[in-house]
Amino acid sequence: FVMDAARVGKANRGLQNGVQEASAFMKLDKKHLSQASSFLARSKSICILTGAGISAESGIKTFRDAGGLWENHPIEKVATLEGFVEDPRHVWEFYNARRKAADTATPNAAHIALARLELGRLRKTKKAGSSNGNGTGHRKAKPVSILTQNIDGLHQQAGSQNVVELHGSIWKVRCTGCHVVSRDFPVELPLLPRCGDCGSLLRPHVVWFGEHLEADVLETAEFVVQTCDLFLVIGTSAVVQPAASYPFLASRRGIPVIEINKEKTPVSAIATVSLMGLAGMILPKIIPD
Ligand code: BJW
Ligand code: ZN
Repeated sequence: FVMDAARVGKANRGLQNGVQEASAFMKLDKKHLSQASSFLARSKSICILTGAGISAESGIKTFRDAGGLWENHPIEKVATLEGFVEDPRHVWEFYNARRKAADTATPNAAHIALARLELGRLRKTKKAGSSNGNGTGHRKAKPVSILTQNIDGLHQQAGSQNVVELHGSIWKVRCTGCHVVSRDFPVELPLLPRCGDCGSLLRPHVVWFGEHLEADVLETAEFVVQTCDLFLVIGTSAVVQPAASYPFLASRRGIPVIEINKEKTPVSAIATVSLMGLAGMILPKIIPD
């Protein structure tokens, strides 16, 4: 009997410890959420770097997660100029499938929360400057700037106005001969699409490995990184340069960095607040209606 009582006592203590640990975790989580909210409330100029993870809850595949795009598509075959020169048909098959997926996808709670954040700030500042489409050409710090590595257009679809597309757009094509950029093609392009002006092969207007980001895009991104007073990093594995360096540059300036990701990344080590979970669950919590 004595033995049994001891065992029950131990079990109870174990249970209590478990409950305490669970509630400590909840408190910690709440503490991090409210830290993030108050950073947001105090900030005047927020830079938001997004990656494929923010579109995952819209049903768009990421690259490096399990089941991601790189699992069945060797990078050198579909995301380099060499791959395109060797087999443009294969590359267009890859991008046509992604155009189809992006066409039927809709913005999720994370995209919508970010659009709401910008709209709220624009209302407050009254003078809501007009947008020129790719968020470039401005050299004045804006209340909210989204630097996205995504090409799916979901931030703009959600209503975000100041969006810089670092890696181009899946909805644009570029002529390999005369370099003209155009859009408004049917969702599925012919597998070897040609330029209406010069007859050369068209390619997706995206940035592949080994290619430079567009000069004005890079300039705008660097300006935002250098002038923001808060940095948010959402749903990116933070391994592809130059985007991956931006949170580190901001951190070196002493700017708080908030990371939202379902997993740890290289940014987690320098993040002021690390919120681990799904972007579509977390962002609505820190950006109120
Ligand atoms: C969730 C979630 C949920 C999931 N909620 N989270 C310096 C050092 C070393 C190398 C280089 C360097 N400088 C340049 C390079 C070379 C190269 C590079 O960076 N290589 C490294 C990989 C080693 N960079 C370049 O070539 C760039 N060009 C350049 O720098 O020019 C100058 C130069 C040229 C040559 C030499 C040196 C300098 C161009 C990079 C172009 C990248 N292009 C791609 C494909 C094109 C666009 C497209 O088809 O979509 O862009 S690659 C691919 O990766 C795509 C993405 O935009 C990019 C980033 O991926 P992202 O968004 O981070 O996605 P994932 O899948 O990696 O991560 C998803 C994350 O979400 C994960 O963390 C999940 O946990 C999380 N997640 N669900 C929250 N619901
Ligand atoms: Zn042409």
